Amino acid sequence: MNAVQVLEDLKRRFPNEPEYHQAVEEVLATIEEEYNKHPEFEKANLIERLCVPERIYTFRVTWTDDKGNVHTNMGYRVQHNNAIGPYKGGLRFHASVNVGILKFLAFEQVFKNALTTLPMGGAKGGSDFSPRGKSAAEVMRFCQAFMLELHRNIGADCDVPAGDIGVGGREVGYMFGAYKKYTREFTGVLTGKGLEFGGSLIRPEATGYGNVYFLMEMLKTRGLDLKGKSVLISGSGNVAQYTAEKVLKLGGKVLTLSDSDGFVYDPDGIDREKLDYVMELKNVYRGRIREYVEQYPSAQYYEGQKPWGIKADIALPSATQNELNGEHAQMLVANGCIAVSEGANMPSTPEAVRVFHDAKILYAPGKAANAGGVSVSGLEMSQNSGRLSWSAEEVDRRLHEIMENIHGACVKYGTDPDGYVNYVKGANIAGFMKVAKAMMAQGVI
Ligand code: NDP
Ligand code: 2IT
Repeated sequence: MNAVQVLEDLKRRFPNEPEYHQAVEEVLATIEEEYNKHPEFEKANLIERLCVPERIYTFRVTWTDDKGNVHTNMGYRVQHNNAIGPYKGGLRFHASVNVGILKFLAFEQVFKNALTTLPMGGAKGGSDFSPRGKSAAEVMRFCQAFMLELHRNIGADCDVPAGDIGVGGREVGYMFGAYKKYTREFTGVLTGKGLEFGGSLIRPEATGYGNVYFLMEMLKTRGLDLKGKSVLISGSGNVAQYTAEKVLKLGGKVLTLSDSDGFVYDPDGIDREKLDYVMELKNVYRGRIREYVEQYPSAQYYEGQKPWGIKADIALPSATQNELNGEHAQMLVANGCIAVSEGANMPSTPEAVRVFHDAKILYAPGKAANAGGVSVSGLEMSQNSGRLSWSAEEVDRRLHEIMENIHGACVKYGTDPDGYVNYVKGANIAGFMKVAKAMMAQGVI
């Protein structure tokens, strides 16, 4: 089957999975030219095999809340492709989780992981359980119940989950404890662990830092840097927080942060002290971003809105998929935005991406720009296998080098005849070629 037929066929067979269709469509549209140079790929039905996940586990999770009420949630693990290494990718706990969203995330993860230069296949999992409003004891019981099923299907050399939305150090810790208890094995089966039990320094920071390193590489191609640049960030979770930290360190001014209820705009800039407040608000008290304006009254809170209408030089979407649409993109461009680099997975809609490309601004898709998180997860796996731990400087140096390499791969495969770098095309072709070659070498399996 050719690319168009594969997409039509996937839409027919899996009709209610729009995010999965969206992710597949983007990749197929950008790799077509390269794919057509390799008739052996079509003979091996490579595209279809690359788009359909190798395995999906679906299970029920039952847990008891603090009042003694019993709840059921759904749990999933999508093992998409392990051609270049063990399955690897995060777990998302959020009310919106369904199999289509996890299939899009697992598919994207395959290309992202290939770009990191480390040997990792692609997977994603999670549950429609939302930790929001739950006590720590409830979250612990949920994590244990989730792992009671999942532990049979993962392993340090088979499939290594990590965090994503709603899954941070706390949840990874509870799941690691449960895995260890059920299996009687202390192995590197999860990444993003606490430093005391096999976690890597810089893993919490890695996605945000990595995105800013990638942004710096893009700016460099136009002789620019971050000093004095105003920056819009969405989200206020793990990725947003460490993105803001690195932007501040490199001389940028952070104007916004958000959560699913709305965004805050601080015209004076969210400086180090204010960011410390946000980190405590979100990570310790698990509060809402609207509370920021009670602490800093010169800032404004916009209920139910996205930050993309605020005038700024740079936008770093770091919350969730499809949070930046065509209209938002037009506002950004009209306001003079020069660069968009995605901390989140697929935050820009296809219409938004078209606006960025038409305006020829610097635009990096998540699978390239946010690969720093999974890269340091890969480094955590290496440290666990070697039973050693590297210094923060060592991990950060490797992270920086990986982000530079990913940027280089995008430039190599994505430079248009007029010199404009299409980072979407570059990332997709570079990731695809690596996985495709591995799949061809391993036969029809
Ligand atoms: P967190 O759970 O730490 O934070 C998520 C943030 O996004 C919160 O501020 C949350 O607000 C907001 N958010 C979540 N869902 C929505 C929604 N439907 N609409 C608007 N805002 C929403 O997750 P992360 O920071 O880890 O993840 C953020 C993004 O980065 C995701 O797209 C994830 O896939 C991606 N990513 C994460 C990596 C990692 O290492 N953690 C690595 C690579 C990518 P609220 O509190 O209201 O829910
Ligand atoms: O989307 C992602 O790359 C992640 N959530 C991190 C995955 C990982 O295995 O560290």
